[in-house]
Amino acid sequence: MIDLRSDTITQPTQGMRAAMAAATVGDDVYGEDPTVNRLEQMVAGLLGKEAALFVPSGTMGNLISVIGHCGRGDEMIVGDQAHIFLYEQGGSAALGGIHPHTVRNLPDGSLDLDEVRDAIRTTGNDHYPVSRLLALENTHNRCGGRALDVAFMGAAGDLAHEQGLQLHVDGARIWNAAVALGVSPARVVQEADSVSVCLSKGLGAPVGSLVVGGSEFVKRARRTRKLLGGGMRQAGVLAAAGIVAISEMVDRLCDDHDNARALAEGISRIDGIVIDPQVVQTDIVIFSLERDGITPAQLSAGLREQGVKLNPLSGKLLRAVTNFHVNRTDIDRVVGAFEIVLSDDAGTSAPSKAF
Ligand code: TLP
Repeated sequence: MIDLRSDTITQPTQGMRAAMAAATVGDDVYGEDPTVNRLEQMVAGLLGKEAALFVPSGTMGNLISVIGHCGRGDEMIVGDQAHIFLYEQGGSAALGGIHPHTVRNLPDGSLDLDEVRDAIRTTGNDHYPVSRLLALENTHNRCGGRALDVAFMGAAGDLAHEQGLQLHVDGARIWNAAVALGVSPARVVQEADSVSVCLSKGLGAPVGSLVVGGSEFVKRARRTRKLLGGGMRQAGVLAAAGIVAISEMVDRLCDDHDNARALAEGISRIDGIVIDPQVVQTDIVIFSLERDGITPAQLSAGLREQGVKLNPLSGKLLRAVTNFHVNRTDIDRVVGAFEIVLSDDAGTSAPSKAF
């Protein structure tokens, strides 16, 4: 099977497994796990921030971050295609009491900053919640893995700060953004007050994300992590894999990006598949199925019979995500599988689970 459902399906490398077995550990709730402490220092350094906190998942990293910026009833301005808004069960509202105020995402994952300015509430009106936070996502998953460039990130940060808001970046794939933009991760998030980053996606670590920001913010984040049940004990076995991930797996992300572009080019030539390969910058390929007689779920089921796993999104859209278990030969096989399924409309109606 060639698995393109996500980069989250990646298995830990032999190097990670060896590091996990050899890790020196302690009780991280006491702050005594040397491997966790090392990972936190490394990631804070890579992101150009004062401190970092190891957390179990990207979802928890985002939740801890937004709770750190907003009190109950406060408002977060966020893209209408953001993972925080679409795919986290509304946790910021359900658990943090935070009011999400959506602004439409542009196709490249950015926001129209005039619309953001309009969305920010002016103080002194008792009808309004208080706007506290602007949340961005980089790379932007639902917008096809687009990398938001440093000019946009800077302008968004300036606007947020000049209006008294904080800036949070969901950087689940910040490493992909940095590689695609050809700058350091720290440069991408220079203006951010907090960042949540993942080790368990394209970098291949089995588990783990970090919340990164100023020391006081991260101190509060540590308390919130415990509140949410995310305080882990001998978590160094996981952090050890994370250290290998950030040390060894970032530079190779360009291969995933090249493969994603090659996949987009290959399938763009098939009748009924609509995608502009030029917009594929990182590892995510979102494309549209514009063909009568076959639905995205049927295409996905038909591909599975040909040995390819990928997921339908919504409407006519499907998503494929390259990763280090997939090489260029596999991409050619995937394109061939599309040709077979779409040549004779051999899709089945078997259900395919989104994500
Ligand atoms: N994304 C997953 C699914 O939840 C959609 C995927 O397969 O892409 N931020 C972004 C931008 C993400 O893409 C994800 C995971 C998260 C946060 C949440 O990370 P986890 O799964 O570790 O909670």
